[in-house]
Amino acid sequence: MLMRKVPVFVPASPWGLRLPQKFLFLLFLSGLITLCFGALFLLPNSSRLKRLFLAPRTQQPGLEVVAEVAGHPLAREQESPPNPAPAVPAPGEGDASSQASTRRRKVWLRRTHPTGTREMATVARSSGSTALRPQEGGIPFSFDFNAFRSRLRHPVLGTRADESKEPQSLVRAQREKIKEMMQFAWRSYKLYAMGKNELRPLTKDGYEGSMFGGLSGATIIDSLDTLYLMELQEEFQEAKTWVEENFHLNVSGEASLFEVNIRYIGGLLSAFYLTGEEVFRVKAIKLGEKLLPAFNTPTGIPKGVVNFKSGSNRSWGWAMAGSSSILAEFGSLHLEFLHLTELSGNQVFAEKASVLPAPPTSEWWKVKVLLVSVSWQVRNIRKVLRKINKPFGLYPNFLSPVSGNWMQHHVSVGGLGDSFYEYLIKSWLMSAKTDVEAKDMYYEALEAIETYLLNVSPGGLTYIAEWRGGILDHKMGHLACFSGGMIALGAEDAKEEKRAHYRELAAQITKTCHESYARSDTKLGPEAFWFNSGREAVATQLSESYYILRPEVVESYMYLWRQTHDPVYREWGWEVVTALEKYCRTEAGFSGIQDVYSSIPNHDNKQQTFFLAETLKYLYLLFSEDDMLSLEDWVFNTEAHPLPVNHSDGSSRAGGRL
Ligand code: DMJ
Repeated sequence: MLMRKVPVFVPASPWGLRLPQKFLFLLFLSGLITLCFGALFLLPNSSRLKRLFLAPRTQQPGLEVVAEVAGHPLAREQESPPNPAPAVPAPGEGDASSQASTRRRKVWLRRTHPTGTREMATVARSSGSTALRPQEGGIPFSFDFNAFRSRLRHPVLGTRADESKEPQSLVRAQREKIKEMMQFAWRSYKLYAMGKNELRPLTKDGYEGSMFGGLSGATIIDSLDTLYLMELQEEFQEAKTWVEENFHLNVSGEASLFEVNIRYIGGLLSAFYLTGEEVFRVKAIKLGEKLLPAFNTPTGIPKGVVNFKSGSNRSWGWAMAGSSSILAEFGSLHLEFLHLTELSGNQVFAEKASVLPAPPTSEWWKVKVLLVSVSWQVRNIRKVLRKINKPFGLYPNFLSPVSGNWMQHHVSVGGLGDSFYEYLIKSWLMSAKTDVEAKDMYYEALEAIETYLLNVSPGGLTYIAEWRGGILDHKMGHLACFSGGMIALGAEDAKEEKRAHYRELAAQITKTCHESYARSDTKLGPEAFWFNSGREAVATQLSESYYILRPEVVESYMYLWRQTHDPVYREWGWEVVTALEKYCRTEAGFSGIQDVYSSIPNHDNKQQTFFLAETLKYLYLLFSEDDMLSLEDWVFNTEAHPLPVNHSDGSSRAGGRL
């Protein structure tokens, strides 16, 4: 009415609409657009639509692509300034007179799980669903850490039953010894190489390497959860402080998608799930974003190398002349990427799709859209692999990310193939046994491996050979020795009639791998060992005789121990501890050796990050109770970083089905 009286201010539109009508119409229109756009990302199987709307999969960085669709040019990542929040001190540190400090110490000491009595609690800024504010470099989310912890079946660090029963037990002393080794490895690294990727113990300096695109501190990130697990509180605090203050993501080199994922993303995710500390979650998600350009290929199968500066990608030069992606690399992203999705809170985004999200320029919005795309990407890998024709049901190691065809029929459960199989069975377990597709793919692949690759030597040793278009190389790599543990882990969910068989197979393969250690002068195993010309489980040339502190054999001992409690696995594990001390320990850290058949060690001058992440962790777990990082609650990624099983019914989860 009032408006009619003042037509000079409210002219009718050329379409005959008045201002309130226009306003309502525009509101309706914008709501409609938002709905449609949300659906584009959230509806299942929307890949065709996405292709239509998103820029073609060229060399465009993924984040840019997603952001530009929404009409929001993306500022290149600016690393947030180091978190100024004071570190939570370990007991005994800090100013005892300060109230704040006392409070923090209490927090450090508090056990977070209702039944847990031994956990280092570092939940000061993390309980509930709090988050750093965007201006602090945080990513708001609705992940409820306390709810997550309450769903765990066991206290994270277990109850240490053996300690209460037998305080001076042998196993406790053995565990303490392994803890001392970790402390020594860490302190040596800290003294000579803090902030660098790896320690060189002979030259007493640090080494950056070329796999991480300019990222630093690989040893630190890889060590976080092991330090936490061993309750090395002071060392954990040092590591965490470094991550807060010095772990910068504004780097510009070329990185291995696989290595950054399993070591950095895996390490940060575990550290977050163990402690609830926001800094780990935020850095994991931001680093995840930087990996996305690797997926910009015609098939969506990522290439192995991503350029952090240009956002371009490429395959390794050695991978069929730069034409192929590697099975173990693109097949070992699922666990971490689903957790990245989970921790971004994007299920809330899905649920609220009909409600306008936060202003589209916010970090929050971009990350959510991005991570929906991330989980789609890893699920797409599965789809491609499911569809493609597989020779005899086997998965070759080289696949073209352009055509989606196999590039060579080389099949291996060791290097190039290994963790692809591992991630299938672990995806099943991590999904709380709901990801049936992964389970089916795993058992089908295992059947094919058994049929075509499995052999028994004349001396009665079971081994998994390598397959080259039908011809077998009768060798096993050290890397393939993880398979004993994997087969043991998967045995319980196999068809009833196969379970005992898989348990036995796992034990036999692990025994063979032990033989490769036992038959050397150092009692450490070579990089590869053969079964031909009358020789069994030994390397046949010097170039395969080295040992670089790898974990796969002790990894299998740990799984077999948990499954059988046969004391032989602890005996074998202790042989490794003794050998590591004798041949790999140097004045300034642990080093690999160049020839396991020589009792005079020739050190390679490298303390590999996986020695702290995996070898020492698996050894420690081998001498711990089964409820420490219980397999009911956790799966280990291929760098031994524990990621939680999705115990929820899925309805309240942020990232949907894990
Ligand atoms: C680790 O980085 C991982 O276990 C990976 O899957 C294979 N190789 C090394 C350790 O040997």
